[in-house]
Amino acid sequence: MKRNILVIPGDGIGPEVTTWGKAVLEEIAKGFGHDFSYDEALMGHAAIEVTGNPLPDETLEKAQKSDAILFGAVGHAKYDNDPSLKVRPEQGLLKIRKELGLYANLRPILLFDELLNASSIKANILKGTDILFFRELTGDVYFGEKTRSEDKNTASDLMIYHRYEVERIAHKAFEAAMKRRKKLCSVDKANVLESSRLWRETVQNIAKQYPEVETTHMFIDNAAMQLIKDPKQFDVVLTANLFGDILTDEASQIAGSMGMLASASVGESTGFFEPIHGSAHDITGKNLANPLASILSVSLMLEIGFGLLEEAKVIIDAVDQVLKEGYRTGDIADETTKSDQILGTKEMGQLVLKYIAQ
Ligand code: GGG
Repeated sequence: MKRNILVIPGDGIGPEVTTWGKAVLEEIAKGFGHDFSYDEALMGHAAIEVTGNPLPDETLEKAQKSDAILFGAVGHAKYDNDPSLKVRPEQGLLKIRKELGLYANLRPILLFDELLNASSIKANILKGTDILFFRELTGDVYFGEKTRSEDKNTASDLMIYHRYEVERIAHKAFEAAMKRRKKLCSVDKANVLESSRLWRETVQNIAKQYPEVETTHMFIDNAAMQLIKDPKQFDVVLTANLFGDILTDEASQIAGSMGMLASASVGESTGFFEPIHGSAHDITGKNLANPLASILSVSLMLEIGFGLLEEAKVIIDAVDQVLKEGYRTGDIADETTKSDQILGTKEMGQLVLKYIAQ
């Protein structure tokens, strides 16, 4: 079966890490005899520079026609330093998620034992942690109406949810919980926010259809604290767009680094697979970026996008093997890492390929 994969490298370290994600796809195709074809497209700052548009029509058309999308990152220092700029790289990412109906963002906290000491959290607290986050991706303040007063001194972003938006992601999260440890924690701020009260009420209703799942509700501030204090208590975590964005960056520290977390965005059409990290312009072009989040995103593409479970596992095992041998990129190295085992982006990518090929 032929599968067309659209690669959107994006900005900053995006192109460096997706090079290795794509190389892994090619190695898997070779090893298992799959017919993968590739196309490439622009998004973010890279697209603004060429077309003036962070999501050119051509990119969206290619995305709609593809079987899966491998994405890198968007962002550029220029925009961070100038909040008055109206056309911004992130608009491309938000628009493609909306246009493709990718309302469910799955972010597994995959904790490799070898990295227990890379985290600033104590290893005995972390060991055994296995969390799957469901971040709602096409609602919330990200898409609510934005206003700025004429005198420019007042601004607002509308935090808005419709019941159907909560229902559809809740079903996906409960279905995942049924296949895991049958625990689901829904995170909101229902003591303060009306949109969170709708969220909680809706999740409570959907929970009745999944009586085997132990459902709990937690306020976002408490969840942020519990995640560090006792991460093992969580199985599936279901939350809104903004809360999920923040909470999963925090959770990346459980896995050792932002450079380790992959994600899959699914919903109404083509699956979209990307590392959770951004463009990291401070390390762009220096061969310092960790390619493992992109490589693990490819594993999610094979598993969730194509149902190729064995192929997906080969990638996880290869990453595990590389880490077991003691190799690290700078972000996951600790005081026990030998200096000649601290690798650059390219060397880490090559090593994973070598273990996949074995
Ligand atoms: N690969 C993730 C990425 O590029 N993140 C940058 C960003 O602006 N993300 C916004 C979001 O995830 O909502």
